[in-house]
Amino acid sequence: MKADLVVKNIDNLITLKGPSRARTKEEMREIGLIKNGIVAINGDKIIYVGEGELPADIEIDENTLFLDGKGKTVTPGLVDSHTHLVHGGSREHELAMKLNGAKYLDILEAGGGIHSTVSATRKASFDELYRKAKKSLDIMLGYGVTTVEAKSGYGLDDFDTEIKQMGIAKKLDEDHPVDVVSTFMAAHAIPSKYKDNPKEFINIIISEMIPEVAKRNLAKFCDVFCEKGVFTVEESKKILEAGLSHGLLAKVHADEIESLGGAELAAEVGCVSADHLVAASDKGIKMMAEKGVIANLLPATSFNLQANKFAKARKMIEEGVAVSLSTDYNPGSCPTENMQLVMSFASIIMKLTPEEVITAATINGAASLKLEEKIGSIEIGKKADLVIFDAPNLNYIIYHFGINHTDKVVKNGKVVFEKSKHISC
Ligand code: IZC
Ligand code: ZN
Repeated sequence: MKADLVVKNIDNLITLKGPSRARTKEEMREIGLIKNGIVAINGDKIIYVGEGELPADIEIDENTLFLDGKGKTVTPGLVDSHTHLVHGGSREHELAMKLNGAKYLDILEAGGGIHSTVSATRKASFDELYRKAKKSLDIMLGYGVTTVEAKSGYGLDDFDTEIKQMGIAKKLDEDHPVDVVSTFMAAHAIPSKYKDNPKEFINIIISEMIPEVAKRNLAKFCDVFCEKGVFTVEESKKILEAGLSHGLLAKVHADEIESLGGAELAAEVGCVSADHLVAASDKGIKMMAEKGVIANLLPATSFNLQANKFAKARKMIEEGVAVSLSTDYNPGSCPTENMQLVMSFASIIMKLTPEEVITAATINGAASLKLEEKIGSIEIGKKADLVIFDAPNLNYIIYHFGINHTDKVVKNGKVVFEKSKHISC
């Protein structure tokens, strides 16, 4: 077969070779490292992965593009499997409130937080929201992210705004090199109109919105903010089960701030992932391990919430829960698109090893999006999504934190980002 693109002389080629499923326990340290590695690509697929030179059956010609991996570390494209990418406005005014001691849930309770982004998103046009989300997606790509999940949830009872958000995610998926996976999340806050009667809003989500989202194929997942003062465990269960009955896979914002039993709920319902889990109970963690629910951890959010509490990632891995990592990019609790910073936080604060971190940010992130058969590792037949880091080894990427180590990003077999073409990022 002919190679259109070859990356060779790679000092550290991190393949993540292994089963096409979320990796657990010590598997999370098996990164399939090849020294002096070489990768060949035809079209949008990987056709060869090895050491040294290409074998004779891989043809090259004058059109084959060669990239030099000397001094570089190459990994699968990063997967950011939890973001609130599409939204209007920003919430920097909350910083002063937080510095004065206001808590995220107090701001929400007082009608700010998510509600202020809901008004900004409702007001913004499709084009305005599209341009803003595209700008963030460009930044994410620059940090090495090739697949992103994007949630709705800033329309709430205004279904047209929910549809607008999911429509933007779909259009970005078509227009932008980064793949965008859409999640329906009208159950993100209780709209003021339904403050005294949340049941009515939940019924609308279940009987009107979910069937329409499924019919129009607007989302792959359904998610709920299961949290004190937002949706209870019982309410979340109803919504997630309604989603499942219409073919929407389940994810849940679980035990982010208060320990409500979100991890247990995720195991009972059969969620693909439970996200946040900062306050997850030991029993919940055990149940997740038994049911194969992925713990999607978001340490940059914990950092930004200023509560000095992080998910017990080590315990989760020891118990056999597969861990993935995401930015949680959103205007309130985590205004950053920087997946590499998340990776550093995961290691420095949550004590994951660099090997566990890269597993969590690639193959396990892919599994959080049910895309583990297609992406997340550098193996023959998988999508040609790679990051070439200007870093001599994996440890360096994580240790030298807060900057962008990306040299080039290859998405679907094409070079779509080159550091040399950007002044700085
Ligand atoms: O806009 O505050 N946690 N939802 C749940 C968010 C954070 C997003 C936001
Ligand atoms: Zn979130």
